[in-house]
Formats: sequence, C-alpha cells, structure tokens
Amino acid sequence: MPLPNLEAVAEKIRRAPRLTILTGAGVSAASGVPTFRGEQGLWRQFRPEDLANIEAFRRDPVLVWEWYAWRRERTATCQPNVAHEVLARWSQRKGCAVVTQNVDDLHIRAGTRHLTRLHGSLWELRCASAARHGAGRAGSNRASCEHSWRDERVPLPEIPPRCPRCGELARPDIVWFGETLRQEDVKAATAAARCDLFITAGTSALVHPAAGLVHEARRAGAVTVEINPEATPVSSVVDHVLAGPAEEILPALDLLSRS
Ligand code: BJW
Repeated sequence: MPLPNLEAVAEKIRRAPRLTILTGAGVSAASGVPTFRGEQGLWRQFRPEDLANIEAFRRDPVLVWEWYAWRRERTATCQPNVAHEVLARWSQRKGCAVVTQNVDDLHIRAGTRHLTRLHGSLWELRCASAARHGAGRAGSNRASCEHSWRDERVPLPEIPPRCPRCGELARPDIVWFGETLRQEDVKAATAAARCDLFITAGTSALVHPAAGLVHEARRAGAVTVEINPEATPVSSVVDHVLAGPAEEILPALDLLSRS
C-alpha cells in the first residue's frame, strides 16, 4: 500500500502506552452496513436527521420504526469484518480503548473490550414514556416507566413495538439528534481521548460531541491519525491522514506494528 506514513503510524501503535480508536459507520461498511451519509446512506429519500429525532417519532412512530426494522434486518445478516477483528485484538492490550458511534454492535460481536458506545444500540429498546436523555414522552400522560431491554428478534413481531412492562410505545435505545448522550459514556470517551495515540476511523466527523474528541486528544498532546478514503473536517487537523478503507489500513497497521 503506497502510504508513506503507514510505517510511522505503525511504530506509534507499537509504542503508545495509551491508544484510543474512535470508529464510525465506515468501519462497518465492508460488513455491508450502510453508512449514514452519501448515496448509499439514503432510505426512501429520508435523511437520518429527518428520522432520528423525537419529533419525527412523535409524529409518525410507524415510519421511524420501519426505518429501524429495515436497518435491523440488514444488520442481522452482517458479520464483523477484518477492521473490527483488528480492533478487538488491540483492545486486549493494556491502555487501549475503543469508542464507537456505531449502533450495530459489530465491535461487541468481534469481542472488543473496553468499548464505549456513544449512540446506543439497534438491538436495545426502551420505553418511550421515559424522560431519559431529555427525550420526553411519546404521546403518554402516564408516569415515566424507564424500562429498557434487549430485543434481537428479526423481524419484530409488532411495529411499533410496545413496552412489555407498561404497554406504552417503545423506542430504539439510541441517541437521536438533540438528545444528550449518557453522561457516563461522554466521561469515558473524554477520558479515553486523553491518550498518546488517537485514531479516528470511518467517520465523517460531522456529529458532535464525538467529532470533538480528536480535538480533545490533540489538546492532551496525543498524536492523531485519520483513516478514511474521503477527506473530512478533521483531515487538516490530524497529524497523519491514512487515506483508504479501514478494512485495508487497519490490518496493514496491525501487521507492521507486530513486525
Ligand atoms: C469509510 C469506509 C471504509 C466509507 N473505511 N471509512 C456542536 C456543533 C454543531 C452541532 C452540534 C454540536 N453539539 C451538538 C450538536 C447537534 C448535533 C450535531 O452534531 N449535529 C451535526 C449534524 C451538526 N448533535 C447532537 O444532537 C447530539 N446530542 C448532543 O450533543 O446533545 C447536546 C446538545 C443538543 C442539542 C444542541 C446542542 C447540544 C446527539 C447526536 C446523536 C447522533 N446520532 C446519530 C443517529 C442515531 C440514529 C440511528 O443510528 O438510528 O448517530 S447521527 C448518525 O451520525 C449516527 C452516527 O453514529 C453519526 C455519525 O456518523 P458517522 O459514523 O460519521 O457516519 P457517516 O455516514 O456520516 O460517515 C461515514 C464515513 O465513513 C464517511 O466519511 C466515509 O468516507 C467513510 N467511509 N467507507 C473507512 N470502508
């Protein structure tokens, strides 16, 4: 692979006591999970910003759940790819943390340790009457239920699904636009960003607060690296750009860092 800084980054990986990798949808692209933005990311002409918010859910929970049902069905047949496998291997090492924006849980299926999921999971649901994350209620006057559960059934037997405890509408336990992330996840991600080597892989670096982590890493003195076939807003900020797909660059780095 003709990337002049590949060996330099591999050397940093070999030596960095604290290594953090932030991942986005691009890391799962080779598994067949569609990314959010770009040609492939569209679903029935809707942008994620139009569906992934509480107002859209209140207005039309069936439409929003159809989008999630479609994504659950696609993702259920996807397997972790070699990029997930490399990160799972690195995560066994002391001082390595993985922070992901992905909701597909492919990092978990690959066996990643010390994983922070910033945006939740496609496979977790919670009662929509709960006020958590500032989401408010979805058409209910009942007291907040707060029940959350894992549901991996594909297809879901009922759309929209309901809370098994109180019968109210269920929602994906995913952080929508305008909602706050779980405090403990933000804390863990911010702590992980204060490292020696910070790699951002497969993310458009558009969505905050995740997009701010690379800046946090720089402030903390980390060497920063981006892996992405396309330029992003952080390409001009990082120390090294490895322009290419994660499923090629990460195995190459893994090999070089072990040689
Ligand atoms: C490859 C590849 C290959 C392809 N290998 N690479 C500060 C400034 C401006 C705005 C804000 C701000 N702080 C907060 C906001 C508002 C908002 C926000 O960031 N808006 C921006 C769009 C401007 N943020 C929020 O609302 C967040 N909440 C929050 O901060 O609360 C406090 C607050 C609220 C309100 C105002 C201010 C503060 C919550 C964000 C939740 C994001 N949730 C989503 C959707 C979840 C729904 C779902 O999944 O069903 O999470 S958005 C969507 O984008 C999803 C993703 O995790 C996230 C990031 O996307 P990602 O992973 O980067 O994917 P893509 O598709 O964008 O990019 C793929 C990349 O891969 C591309 O670059 C390709 O080139 C590359 N690629 N193949 C490597 N093989």
